[in-house]
Amino acid sequence: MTKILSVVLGGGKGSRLYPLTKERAKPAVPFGGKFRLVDIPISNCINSGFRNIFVLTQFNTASLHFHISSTYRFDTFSGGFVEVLAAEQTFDNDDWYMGTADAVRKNAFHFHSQEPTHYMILSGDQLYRMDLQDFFKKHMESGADVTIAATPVNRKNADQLGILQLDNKGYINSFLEKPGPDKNIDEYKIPALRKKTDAIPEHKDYLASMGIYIFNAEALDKGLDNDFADFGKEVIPMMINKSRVRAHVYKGYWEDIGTIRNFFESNLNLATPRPFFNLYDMEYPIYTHRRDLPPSKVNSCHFHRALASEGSIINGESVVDSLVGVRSFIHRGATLDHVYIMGADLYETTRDKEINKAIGRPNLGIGPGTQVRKAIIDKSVRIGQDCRIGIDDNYRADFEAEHYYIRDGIIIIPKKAIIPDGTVI
Ligand code: ADQ
Ligand code: ADP
Repeated sequence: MTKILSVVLGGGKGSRLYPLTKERAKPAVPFGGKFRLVDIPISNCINSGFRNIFVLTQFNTASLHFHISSTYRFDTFSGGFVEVLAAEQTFDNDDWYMGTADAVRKNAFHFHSQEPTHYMILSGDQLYRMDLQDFFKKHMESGADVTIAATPVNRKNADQLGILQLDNKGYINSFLEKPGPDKNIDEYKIPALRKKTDAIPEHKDYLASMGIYIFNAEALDKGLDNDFADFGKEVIPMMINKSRVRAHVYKGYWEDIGTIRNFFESNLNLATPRPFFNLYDMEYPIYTHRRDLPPSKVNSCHFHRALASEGSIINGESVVDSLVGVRSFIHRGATLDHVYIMGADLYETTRDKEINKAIGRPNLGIGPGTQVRKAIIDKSVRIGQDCRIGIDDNYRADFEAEHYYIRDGIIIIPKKAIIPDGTVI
């Protein structure tokens, strides 16, 4: 009998996705108009038949807790759970997780009570669709202690990933965490024979760890019997010398979306005619919280290469190469070009709008005549009328102001921000 526990690493301080993580845990960051980041690894697990899932996070925000508890409920006959474990202060320890391995170690007592035979460790900020059952099957057949999912990459993409050196049998000889751009890593090139057997594209010379691991339960306990903080930096390199560690080559689409640039580009890519990641694949759906919202209403707007999530009202002039999240309001004459607007948590009533008018506050959404380009607009933002956001300049260095941030050349309007009429950013 096998019993697999899936553990989703839900994020450290969340500094790479800041300010989207300013008021929420990383797994709760809205994605794809109606989903949240954590829906991707959880859907991969459920679609692969793994239904015992823990999500490790530094803090359990209301939106994460509400999302998980309202979305993932299994009936008593088929079984399963999705449970959030936030860094907790106990009698013996009062600090947050020091890293990924530390996060797993500090929760080991929760896991042990389930008596798992194996652990599937997954990252919380990646976009992919993978048959984890096949990954598990290969792990079992090989007799390895640990198997690391690995994707072929070129030298440029090898920079910021863990690079594996394989022998001809698929065991890992050596592991180099994030070599950077300058180091000579020729000795890590995939052996020609393996390249051929795995049909790896010619220009992809290296295999990178996807940060997705299967551990035999005993091997994980041994691997964590020390005070190493991280899997990639410490635990995996140590285990390669002491245990049987294999690679499982995955050649499908896989993207780390834990940086603002990748997050932005991957979201907008969903709206293209042939996206890298197909949200419409119903054999392998991405699950999320069901909201019972009305359809989106589009009043004479030029809507092109864009996605509209439920419950939005779109009166704007044009929405192009953009993603419109749930309950978004885009008022008359507004234009969006390369924008991900996340929407709102609630609708405003007529009374709310009267109050807005009385105190001179814009209504929720994008105000009349406002133009926005190359921006992420977080939830429940109020942008006044005739604003110009990202229209006048092309290049923008990282910057922080009261109501907006610039990261990787992308303007970010944080959650609940109020941008007065006529603002130019
Ligand atoms: P990184 O993603 O850079 O590299 P890391 O920062 O350890 O590694 O994050 C891994 C996952 O764990 C992410 O989803 C992150 O949000 C989460 N995480 C980080 N700190 C955490 C904490 N304290 N508590 C809970 N979750 C936390 C790793 C591997 C590389 C590999 C890449 C692939 O180390 O070898 O190539 O993943 O993306
Ligand atoms: P979204 O459309 O962003 O998923 P939700 O419907 O999940 O919005 O609600 C957003 C936030 O509002 C939630 O994260 C939760 O904190 C709060 N919320 C919404 N509905 C309820 C409810 N019925 N009970 C408690 N909190 C709620």
